[in-house]
Amino acid sequence: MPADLEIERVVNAKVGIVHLGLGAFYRAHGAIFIEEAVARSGGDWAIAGVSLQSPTTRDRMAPRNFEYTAVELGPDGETRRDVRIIRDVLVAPESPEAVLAAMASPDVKIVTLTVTEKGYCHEPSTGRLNQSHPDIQKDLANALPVSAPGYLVRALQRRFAAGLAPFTVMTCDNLPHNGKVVRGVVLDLARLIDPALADWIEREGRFPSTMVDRIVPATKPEDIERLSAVTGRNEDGLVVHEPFRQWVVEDDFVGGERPDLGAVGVELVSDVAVYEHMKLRMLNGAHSSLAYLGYLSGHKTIADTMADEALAGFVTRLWSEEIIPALTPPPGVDLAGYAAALKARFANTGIRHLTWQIAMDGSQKLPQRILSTLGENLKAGRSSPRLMLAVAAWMRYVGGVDEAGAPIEVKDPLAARLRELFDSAATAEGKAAALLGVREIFDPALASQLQAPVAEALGLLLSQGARKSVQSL
Ligand code: CS2
Repeated sequence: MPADLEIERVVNAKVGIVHLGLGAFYRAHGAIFIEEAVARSGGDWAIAGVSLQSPTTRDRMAPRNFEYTAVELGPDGETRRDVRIIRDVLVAPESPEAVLAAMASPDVKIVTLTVTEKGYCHEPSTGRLNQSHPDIQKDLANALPVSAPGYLVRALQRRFAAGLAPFTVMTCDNLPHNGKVVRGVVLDLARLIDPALADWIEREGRFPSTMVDRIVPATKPEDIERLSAVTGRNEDGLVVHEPFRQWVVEDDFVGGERPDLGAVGVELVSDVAVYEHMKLRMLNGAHSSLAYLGYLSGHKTIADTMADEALAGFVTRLWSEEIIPALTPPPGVDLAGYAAALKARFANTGIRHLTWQIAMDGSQKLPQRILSTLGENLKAGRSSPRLMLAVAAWMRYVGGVDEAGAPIEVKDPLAARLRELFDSAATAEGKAAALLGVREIFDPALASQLQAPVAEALGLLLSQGARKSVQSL
């Protein structure tokens, strides 16, 4: 098929998808898959992006009319492509009305989301809507929303009133049972607003779960400078990513309407859970462990961390001895091979993924990435010294002071409280007990089992430092 025809299909496609939370990840993953599906099979699946917080992405992308460059950084060099599937970027705080109107358009069939773990305003331990969340309080009181669940519910309310079908809500965030989570918060919020609306969404709505994977570090100003010096054009919308990508999608869409994702390598399955567990625990669990231990050991990026033999050995054994034994492999997947591939992906020096970036929002990430495996190992009587050390390293990290005595800029919705808890006791036992008491993160039964081993690991970290602690295992 001539490339011109493919480009024509992409640039002529009308908007059929609204995406909430237009960060680098979606532009380097979902948007590219969707563009390829449209190029291949056609369909009105162009994307209108929405930034829920700041105008930065819109301002960066507007000069090129929302077309942008995606650079793939492989171990053997880079490949560039122009992505043309995004038509517009709306900034929610500037024009909530325009966002709702876009979502309520009869042409829009799917709303995709990457709003990060905390964007769902749920209680991670129960998966239910956190009704006392300040944004949810606002969304209950006003028809123009601020939160992602608020936008979904208010837009669905307009569609319900207009006699339209609901859009499919497809989350692309790294949460277990992500479809169920978003469905749960939408139904909880809708029920508080209008029970008839909630009943309609419950009956007609579709919320496929997905597993998404591609390593996409935040774009750095020097990446933009370097590329625009080469291309001579505005590259402010640049995204950089690794070659690997995977998207596993539960094939459950309103009226079966979706882009031809299966034609471009998206795995359409009836149950995403096994894929999700594998990815969240093996990739993200190892990422978070390396982020805390690597940061404390003085490493700036994951690739630097992997170049340190002590940490590379640590993560290899973390996979084989502690994470893989607790997993059921997806059909046809060899988990040892998956681990070997992850090792190579993490070691890719083209990708400068900051340990600090991955360390962000640990309170929202720990349960599904690390604690779920820990809980299963405890039940099965398997020891998990490396996962215990990772939890202790998170504690040391949220304490806010690094091993050289310098402050750590901890980004987490619970940062202030975590810091206070760390400082509330003088001993490793006391610090561990205080932090294990945070109910949003630790289930009480698990917390009591973690107390002794995590306190011991934290003691080691405080006296020996991260690198030596890793070597001692
Ligand atoms: C990372 C993820 O920042 C993080 O917490 O672990 O963004 C990770 O790079 C992606 O999930 C890879 O698919």
